[in-house]
Amino acid sequence: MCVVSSSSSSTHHLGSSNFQAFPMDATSNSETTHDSVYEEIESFFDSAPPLKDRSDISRKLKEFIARDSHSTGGGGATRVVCVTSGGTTVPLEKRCVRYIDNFSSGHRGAASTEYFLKAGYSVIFLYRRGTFQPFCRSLPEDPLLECFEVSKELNVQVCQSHSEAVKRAIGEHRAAVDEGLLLKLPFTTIFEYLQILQLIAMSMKNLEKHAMFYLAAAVSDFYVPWKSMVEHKIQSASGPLDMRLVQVPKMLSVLRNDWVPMAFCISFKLETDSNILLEKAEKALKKYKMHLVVANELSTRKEVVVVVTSSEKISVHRDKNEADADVESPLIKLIVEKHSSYIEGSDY
Ligand code: 9Z3
Repeated sequence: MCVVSSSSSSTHHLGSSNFQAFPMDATSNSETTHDSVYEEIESFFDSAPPLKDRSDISRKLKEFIARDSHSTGGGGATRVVCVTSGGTTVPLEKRCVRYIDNFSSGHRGAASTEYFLKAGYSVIFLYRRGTFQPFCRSLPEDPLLECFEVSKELNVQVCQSHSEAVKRAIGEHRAAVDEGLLLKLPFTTIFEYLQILQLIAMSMKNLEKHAMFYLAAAVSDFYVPWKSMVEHKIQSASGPLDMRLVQVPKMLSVLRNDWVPMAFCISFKLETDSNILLEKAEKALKKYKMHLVVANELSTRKEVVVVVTSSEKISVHRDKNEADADVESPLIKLIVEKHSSYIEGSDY
């Protein structure tokens, strides 16, 4: 399951309060019909708080995709990948003071974005505010305070020790944005994430097989529906708190079957128990008809991942002989090859 708060059990503690998650029982879940999934999805979107900057996001997406097909003479041969990154939050109050979070630093998404750009893809980077950003991974935690200094004449300048890293980060980031190859869209809540994902999918539909979804974000499994959420800060004076969380509808199915049926779709499976990881990844592959599922265990996720397809399981390792090597470099190389086979029709 996706990480809910910092606990993997379904009981969550926040100060003296006790939040209980009540997943729908296993039988009703496994028997969920296609129609009821659609009903759940419709109700999720209908009751979600409207996106504040919906028209702005739609315009940016339209321009980004149009620029892309113009640059290829309208042939649409450019490959576009939507990389999702970071965790979604689940607000507990409408005027939100408290929320449940999902673990993810966003490192995987940021690194992968860089490698997709290097491989010639245009990237829509759907990221959680405040998480790792492409091209900034090698900078210190607080780049503004640590990379810059103020001279006696009050001029701001880059510290010598960080100047190469800063030049590279700014140069590569600006080039990608200015050339129309990178569009960054932020989210915080599960409501924002799923609504923006839908807008992205709609904008990429006509790219058909050249579109890819690389869903590395850690998405909440449970949420409080907006219509049943309290308006004001939950009061602790009334003692322990029981709260009903409902299941987030499985958007992967609708993404794959309806929104972008031709796109190459990759989801991630995260577990802390290595004994169940591959089995769960295989299940997700079949259930959501993903083209690939990338399986990773929390503690080793930076060293190794397993790419699960319908016919094979491929372990991908970080090159330990290289100090700065990361697992995303060989992973994206493999995924690009798989996407090429898919486009050429020789696979899947
Ligand atoms: C992942 O498994 C990502 O690889 C990580 C990356 C979140 C572990 P970091 O951001 O870590 O580099 O710190 N993402 C998907 C996690 C997830 O919640 N998957 C769901 C599941 O496992 C499917 S949506 O059930």
